[in-house]
Amino acid sequence: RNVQIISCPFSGGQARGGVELGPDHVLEHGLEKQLESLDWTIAPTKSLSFPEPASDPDEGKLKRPNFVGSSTKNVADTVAAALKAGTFPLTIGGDHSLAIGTVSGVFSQHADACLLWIDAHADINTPQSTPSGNIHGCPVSFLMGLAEPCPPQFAWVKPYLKSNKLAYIGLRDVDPGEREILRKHNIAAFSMHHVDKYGIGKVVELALERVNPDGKSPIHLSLDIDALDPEHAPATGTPVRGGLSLREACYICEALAETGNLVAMDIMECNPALGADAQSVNATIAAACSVVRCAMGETLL
Ligand code: DIR
Ligand code: MN
Ligand code: MN
Ligand code: MN
Repeated sequence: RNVQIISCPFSGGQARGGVELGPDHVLEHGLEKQLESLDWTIAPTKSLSFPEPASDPDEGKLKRPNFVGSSTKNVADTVAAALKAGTFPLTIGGDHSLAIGTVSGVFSQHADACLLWIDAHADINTPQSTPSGNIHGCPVSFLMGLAEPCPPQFAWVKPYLKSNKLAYIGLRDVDPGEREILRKHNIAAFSMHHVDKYGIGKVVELALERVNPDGKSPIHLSLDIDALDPEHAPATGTPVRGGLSLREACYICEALAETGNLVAMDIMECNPALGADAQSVNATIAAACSVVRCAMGETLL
């Protein structure tokens, strides 16, 4: 079991500064040692750098399309290389637009993969439906090829992701255009309402039944820390009340670890500049490390 940590100090998919500091905080919290103690062999951490283009005019409503397009391409290549080398890519963000890269990299190597997207938000706005122009609200639509026409900066993104291989857990802030897309494509979307109604154990079971009915698909877990309730993860750009408890988030990760099919993970949107105080930043970073450890087998007996 070899893990390749990929540090992505990138904030170009949204407007709030500080999310580029997330990876260093997570690493300074001791994540590498923690994974070593779970019997993972740690490849030397890859720290990507993201040069800003000289000019980056809006593409329709989309903000910073050149920066996000080139940066996510770099991430896709890095994730694909990690998988080719037989390692588990663990990508630390940075904002969630990075998942355009991580998911592309995973599906380039595992065409039969499925994607679990754990988030308060669906991140499936198209260049037309986006209310903010922030590309971190759009990655899933690019991955599914829903952006028509595809912005030229993302022409390299292949529409690998089919609607029956995507499931959400934790949704509670979905834009009207996104709701329409989720319905139209019959995407497995479990909101906090479903977590309350069925309990987290049943929700994970239902989600996996939808995207991985035969239990054979490799699984990519993309976790936005804002899926957690702000009580547990306050230091993030778009906190939404009424989220997952720390245990519910950990449970999701444990259940995916238990399948033995997890091939990659993203931990995104920790913004150490946004905590009210040092304690809320530390709680957020600690929560991020906890969910990663759970996905990497910490609580499997
Ligand atoms: C909103 C917010 N749906 C948008 N998205 C966020 O800008 O498209 N995603 N915060 O994590
Ligand atoms: Mn495969
Ligand atoms: Mn989110
Ligand atoms: Mn997100």
